[in-house]
Amino acid sequence: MTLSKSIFLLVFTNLLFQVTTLNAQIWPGDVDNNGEADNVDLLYLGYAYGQTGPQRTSTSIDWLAQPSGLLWGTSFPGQSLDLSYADCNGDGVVDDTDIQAISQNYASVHQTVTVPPIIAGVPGIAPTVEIKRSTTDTLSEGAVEFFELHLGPNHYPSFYGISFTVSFDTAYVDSVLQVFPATGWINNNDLDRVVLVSKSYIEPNATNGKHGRLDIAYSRTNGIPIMGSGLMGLFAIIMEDNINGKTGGFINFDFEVLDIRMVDDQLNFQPTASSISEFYILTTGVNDLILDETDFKIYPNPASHKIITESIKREIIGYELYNLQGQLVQYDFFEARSVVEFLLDDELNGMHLLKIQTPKGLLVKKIMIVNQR
Ligand SMILES: [Ca+2]
Ligand SMILES: [Ca+2]
Repeated sequence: MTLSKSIFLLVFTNLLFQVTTLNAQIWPGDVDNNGEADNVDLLYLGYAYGQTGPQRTSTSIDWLAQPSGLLWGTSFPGQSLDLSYADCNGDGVVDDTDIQAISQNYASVHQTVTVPPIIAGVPGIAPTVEIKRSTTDTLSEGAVEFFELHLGPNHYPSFYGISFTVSFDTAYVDSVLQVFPATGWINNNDLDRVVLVSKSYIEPNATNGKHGRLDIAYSRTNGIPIMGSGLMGLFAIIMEDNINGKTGGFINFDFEVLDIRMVDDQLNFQPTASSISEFYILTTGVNDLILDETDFKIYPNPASHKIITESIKREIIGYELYNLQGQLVQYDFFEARSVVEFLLDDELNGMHLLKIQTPKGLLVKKIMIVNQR
């Protein structure tokens, strides 16, 4: 290369930098630069995770327009947005410390927000987030309850990140305690770390009537997608104590998962479907102890004529049978005994909840009743 050509290139490159830095301002945490810091920004941060470029002069993550400095010269796929937007703290590398900016500035807005679209997929086929419990579907008043977040209902070939909102009725939930990532397919059994952002808040304008909100996003970090389905993470909530002053019954409770955005390693947004996951809250007068199911034998299940309950360690003093609308349909109390056999009313059909009472606490079990007629 001749000297004159080198000088020309140098000047041209400098000119380019001047052009690309004009008007560029970074709001720390708004990685996709849509006007707001939220869980979708973690998907962009996950895409750029580990990338490096020029540092900014300011390394603040305060919610202020930070002068961008030199752009990194690489854009997010299919967009003109420079990767330096993922470097929220301006230290020249995209890593965990940048996630702090999303959390700190969560829901802060700096301009009219452009909501990234959700592509509606076919329910039953498109990815959704199902909420499950490994133990029982029955929840207790005032208790800390754990829930699993599953990607389903099918296997998906190229998962990289996902953001979504869990919504719930605040009448039944005191507070959200913590959100965790799972160890497993989502982070290749810890060989590739998954990062997470979460925020709980009240949404006054909830169109589904569920004002309690928990935003979550998970993203992989090594730039490589993974095939997967099943457990992605967990969360714990504290249930409301003394719900409506009710005692001795069941209340239907569900989570609706909304605004699901799932991306592959090239930030292609996949079609998704929302979901509803149903549970039951057992309401009790005193702090009844929920007993371990392994101490009991309850059979047959499904049942049609009768149900037999045997207790290995406890004496049974009564039972109550509820339908899934929470109505008490059959009950009895008696002298303490270790085996109880009772006949089922002919009218009963479908899934029911059987509550077995002992002097030391109670057990709740789902029983399928098959109509005998
Ligand atoms: Ca954003
Ligand atoms: Ca950084």
